[in-house]
Amino acid sequence: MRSTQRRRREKNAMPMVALVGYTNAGKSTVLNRLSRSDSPANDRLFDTLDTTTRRLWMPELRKEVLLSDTVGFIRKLPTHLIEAFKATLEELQYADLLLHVIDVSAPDWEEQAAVTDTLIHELGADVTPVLRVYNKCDAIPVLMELPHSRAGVCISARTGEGVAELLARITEELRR
Ligand SMILES: Nc1nc2c(ncn2[C@@H]2O[C@H](COP(=O)(O)OP(=O)(O)OP(=O)(O)O)[C@@H](O)[C@H]2O)c(=O)[nH]1
Ligand SMILES: [Mg+2]
Repeated sequence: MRSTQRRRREKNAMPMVALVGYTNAGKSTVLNRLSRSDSPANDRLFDTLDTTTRRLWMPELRKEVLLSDTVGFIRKLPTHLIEAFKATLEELQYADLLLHVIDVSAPDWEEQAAVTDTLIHELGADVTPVLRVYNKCDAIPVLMELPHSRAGVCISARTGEGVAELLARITEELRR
């Protein structure tokens, strides 16, 4: 396991972090939120490489990482689209970290997350570390139990809540 990660790290001088998740989970909003210059951690430097990939300066790692948006996953993808869909997601195999964005305000978020987990597996990216990002925490009733887990972080890409914690967790994961 450790050797796999070391190999991966050697491969990517600039670590690659990919946002994955069910459609409408908020992946693009998370990417935009992380790129906002007014977010709490200063010294962050973003450069747009193309519409979906950005460079993010991680001060504690003293290096830049690449952050990529991807197409949303759905259940029951039409058969004729599966291959094209998989081809666009091939790069996921080369990522150092996957951010699995989950819309916790969706009544069926657990099922959506399971669909995404299955696709990650089918795409051969299941050896890549995954950090669960429970998004839209602003949109759920306060009394609802949040899916607390060491493996995940609860955020609101809309309000910025939890984003500093998310950055800390990304740093931690990439340090391994
Ligand atoms: N309330 C709330 N809404 C959010 C949050 N993040 C995203 N949204 C909304 O959710 C919707 C979908 O957001 P996107 O960022 O487009 O989601 P996506 O995962 O990129 O969607 P696809 O690219 O279509 O798969 C938009 O209307 C966003 O404004 C959040 O933290 N809270
Ligand atoms: Mg999107």
